[in-house]
Amino acid sequence: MVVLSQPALDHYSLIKTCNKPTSLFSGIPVVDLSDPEAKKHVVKACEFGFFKVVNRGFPMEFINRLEAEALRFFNSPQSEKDRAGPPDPFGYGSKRIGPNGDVGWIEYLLLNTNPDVISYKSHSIFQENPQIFRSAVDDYISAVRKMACDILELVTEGLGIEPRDALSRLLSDEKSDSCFRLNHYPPCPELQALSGRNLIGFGEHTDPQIISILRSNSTSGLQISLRDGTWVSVPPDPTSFFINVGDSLQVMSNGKFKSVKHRVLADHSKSRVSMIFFGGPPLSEKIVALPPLVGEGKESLYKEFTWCEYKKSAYNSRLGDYRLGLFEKS
Ligand code: GA4
Repeated sequence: MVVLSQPALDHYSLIKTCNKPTSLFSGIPVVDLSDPEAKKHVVKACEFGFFKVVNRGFPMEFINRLEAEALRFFNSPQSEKDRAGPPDPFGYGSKRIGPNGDVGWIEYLLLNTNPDVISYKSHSIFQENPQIFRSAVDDYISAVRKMACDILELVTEGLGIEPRDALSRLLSDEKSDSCFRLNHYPPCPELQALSGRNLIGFGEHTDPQIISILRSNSTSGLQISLRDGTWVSVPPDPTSFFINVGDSLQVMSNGKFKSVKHRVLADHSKSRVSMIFFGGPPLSEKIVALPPLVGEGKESLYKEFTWCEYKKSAYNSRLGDYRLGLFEKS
C-alpha cells in the first residue's frame, strides 16, 4: 500500500491506494430466505460473519427510487451538498470519515433512523424534492429494518434460543439506535492513468452495531478480509443484500459469530452507490452474551458494557482499530 504525494496527484493526496485484484471471490455464503431450512443456514453464515441473502421479496421499486434520489443528490452542485454537512456525525460528508482523521475516496449521507434523536428529517438534505427523497428513505428504511429483524429471528430460532425476539426486539424498539448511510464512490480515472492503482473508498473496519444490511449497484469494490488476513473481492449483486455481523452480535454470541473486516475500493471508470442499514440497540442496552451461548460454568469472553459506552469508544477510535480489544477479558 502507498500514500500518494506527487503534486500531480494532489487531488488524491493522503487517500491510500492499493491494487484491486481482478478475480472475484466465489465463497461467500448465500442464504435463501424462502428455504424452510434458512434458520440453520443463517447460523452457519453468521459464523463466517458475512453473507448474501436472496429471495427476500424486497420491493425493487424502493431500491430504484432511493438510488435515483441518492444519485440526484450526489450529482447536484457541491455548494448545495455542503449545505447538508459537515457530518456531526449525521449529514453530508466528503472524503472525511468519522472525527479522527480517516479519509477515503467517498462522499456520503449518514442519517439517524431514530425519530427521537437528531433525525435525518431535520437535515437540509432533501433539497428541492423534500417529500420524494424523504419518502424514498422512509420506505426503504422500514422495509430493511423489517428484514434485519426477520434475519435476527432466524438466528435465535436456529440457535434454539427463546424468546425468538431476543435479538430482533433491539432493532424494533422505538429507541433502537440504528443508522443509515448512502455512499457514493466516484470513479478515479486519472489515478489509473498515473499509477494503475485504485483509491481506497472506505478503509478497512468492522461495524460496531448488531447487524448491517448492504445493497449496492453493479460496480464492484467491496472486499472482505478472510480469517488468514487475505482480502477478497465480493461479486456485486444489485438484486440481493449482503449482511455483516457487527461487533455487538459477535459479543452477544460470545464469539461464535464473527464481525468481519471489510473495505471498499473505488473503481477506475464506474461510480459505486451503496445503501447500508446499521441495526443498533437502544443506547442504554447492555451488550452481553446470550446465556445459552456462554455454557454452564463458563464465563463470557467480554466485559459488560452498554451500547452507549461502545459507541462512544468507537467514535474515539480510528476506522481500522480493533475496537473490541478494549472489552475483552484478559
Ligand atoms: C463504521 C460503520 C458505520 O459506517 C458507522 C461509521 C462511523 C462514521 O462514519 O461516523 C465510524 C465507523 C463506523 C467506526 C469508527 C468511527 C465511527 C467512523 C469512525 C472512525 C456510521 C458506524 O457506526 O461506525
